[in-house]
Amino acid sequence: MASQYLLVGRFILVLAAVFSILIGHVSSHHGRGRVKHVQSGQRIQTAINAAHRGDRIFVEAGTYAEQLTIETDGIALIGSDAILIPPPSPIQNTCSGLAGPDTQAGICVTGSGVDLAAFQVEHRKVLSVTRPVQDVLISGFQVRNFSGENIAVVGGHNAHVTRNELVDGAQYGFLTAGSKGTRAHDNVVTSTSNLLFIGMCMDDMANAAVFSNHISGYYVGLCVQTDGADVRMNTVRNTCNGVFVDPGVKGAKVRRNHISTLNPACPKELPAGGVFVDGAVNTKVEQNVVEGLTNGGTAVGIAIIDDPTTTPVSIASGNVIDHNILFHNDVDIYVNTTGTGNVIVRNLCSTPEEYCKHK
Ligand SMILES: *[C@@H]1O[C@H](CO)[C@@H](O)[C@H](O)[C@H]1NC(C)=O
Ligand SMILES: CC(=O)N[C@H]1CO[C@H](CO)[C@@H](O)[C@@H]1O
Repeated sequence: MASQYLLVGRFILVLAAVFSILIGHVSSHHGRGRVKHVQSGQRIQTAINAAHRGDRIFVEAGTYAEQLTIETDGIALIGSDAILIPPPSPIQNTCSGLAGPDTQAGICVTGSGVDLAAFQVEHRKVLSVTRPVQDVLISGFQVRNFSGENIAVVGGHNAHVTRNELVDGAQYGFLTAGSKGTRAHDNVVTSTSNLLFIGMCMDDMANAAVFSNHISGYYVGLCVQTDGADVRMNTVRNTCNGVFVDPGVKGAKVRRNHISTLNPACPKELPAGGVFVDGAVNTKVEQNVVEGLTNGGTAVGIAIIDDPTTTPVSIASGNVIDHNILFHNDVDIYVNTTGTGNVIVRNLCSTPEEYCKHK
């Protein structure tokens, strides 16, 4: 008996040794980077500048008056009760002027060799990127009151932006442009006083996913300018345009979002509503709940329209509005396009009757 126990005991020891080698191997592989801490009174950018791929920077509670630039691959910037506000005088980086002259971003995640078109409207378009910045994570920050974007990703690859609170970014709460594989989720994006411009916008090259965010108070909640963008499970309240899918955008998916109430400050003479498919193509608008949008009789729950302001005119074709629930809107569904192949089916709604009958 004793020798059997001894054998079992040895076997367990061997197992434990094997496991610890395995675990040690795994953790050294994934935890190669160092951990740095930034405390109130220190500069976050100093820690970013000293960081290498795989490093995690933990920013402790405090208010930091800085603009941050992240150009190093594989950095995780993690705040806990860390508040970022504009510094007394602005610095210049890729995001300077992105959303118009003299605008600045709170956190600018940027590749190198980013070539930007001149500013026309909304933001400067990314023409090309020499080397994207990869695998940057930003989480746990409150970012307030920047003149351009509270957080911008320009020329990123697999940027991950989650669990931040973005307050009063004057032009954008969050903007990702010229990037691939950006994921932005579980952020709270708010315009508190004025009707600031855009809550979250993706103008990427591919694979943008924006989900489970809470957006309120902006003129446009979500702006969709990326082919195949995945916009899902967001709640959008108190905007004038909940989700706006731009002219020419192909194959965006707008699913399972909840859009409610218009901002009382929405101009009465401009279109207001929940989801606008504006000269976009092959959009899927499915399983959204759109409710309580009223603006003197003209607000629409979900609209498919052409865009005559582009050259040539952008025609909305092949879009699908399926399985949405719409109620208490001035008009639930509005379709005015010369496009073909638009399908409006199985929506629970009341106006107009022709789009709301079960088919
Ligand atoms: C439909 O859209 C065209 C322009 O795209 C506009 O001229 C026309 O007034 C619209 N029709 C309705 C009924 O709103
Ligand atoms: C860009 C922006 O929203 N700036 C505001 C930041 O906060 C101050 C004070 O609350 C305002 O005066 C600015 O307009």
